[in-house]
Amino acid sequence: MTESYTDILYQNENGIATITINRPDKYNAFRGQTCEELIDAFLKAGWDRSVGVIVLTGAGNKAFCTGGDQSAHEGNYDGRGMIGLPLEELQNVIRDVPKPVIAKVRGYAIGGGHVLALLCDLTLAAESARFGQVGPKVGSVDPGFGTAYMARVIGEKRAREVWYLCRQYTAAEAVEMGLANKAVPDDELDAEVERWCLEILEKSPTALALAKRSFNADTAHIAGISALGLQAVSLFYGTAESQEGVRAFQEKRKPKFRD
Ligand code: 2NE
Repeated sequence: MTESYTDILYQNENGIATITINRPDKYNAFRGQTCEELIDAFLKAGWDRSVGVIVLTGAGNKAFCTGGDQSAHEGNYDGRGMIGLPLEELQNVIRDVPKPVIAKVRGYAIGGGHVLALLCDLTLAAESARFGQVGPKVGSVDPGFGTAYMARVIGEKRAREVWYLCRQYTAAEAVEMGLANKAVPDDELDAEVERWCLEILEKSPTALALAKRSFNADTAHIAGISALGLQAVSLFYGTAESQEGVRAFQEKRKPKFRD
């Protein structure tokens, strides 16, 4: 599939595979095709012995990724998978590849895009980065890794705040709460990510793979919650309440969930 990517860019240079969501006009929101290509690229990088570390990022400076593409199809997504997107497979492949994955975040990491950053092993943020969930504002939720794993990362109270209030957090706040490892000025982000990659590349790949898999083993059960949760979300998407959320976003107004 590599030669025919339309929604992402793939580069493997000196052991660093960089996967870039390339839909800047949509704030790097993902549609079905984007998820399929990301899965393909992660599998490719994950099992290529010349690759030691994977960087996930978004094109341009507006957004890392803003989750599902709300314009792909009115009130619905456009591909395979429980919610019309192979999102479960994408989330799992980021966890399953036996290499460290670094999220390089500029601009918005919002909704399903925020969950992708959360699932990366490490997150490095530019000062322009804004992190947050938006699901309950638009009639959606990402139950499983998006909720339960987030609670593992930042604690129950904070994770519930993130989901219930749908606020945005600055890069500094994200570091303070453990959502990101480090924040740097925007023009220093590429060099900082490269430094982290080069340090990782000096380490034993097998030791890193074992470390990653052992971290994952402790939260592997959450995949079951995700599978169940996304199945429920696919039913929720058929309701008037959820569809009001999408419509309100498209019409740039506040949703009226309680009417
Ligand atoms: C990202 C954010 C916070 C930006 O807000 P603002 O006020 O700075 O800009 P605006 O006008 O909202 O967005 C700028 C342009 O980007 C598009 C907008 O429609 C707008 O387009 P124009 O009007 O200029 O043509 N845009 C942004 N995000 C988009 C998206 N995801 N899909 C399509 N177009 C998008 C604000 O835009 C925001 O909150 N975006 C998030 C939208 C969203 O609802 N994402 C999906 C969440 S649900 C999800 O990801 C999910 C899940 O939770 C569970 C399972 C599967 C998926």
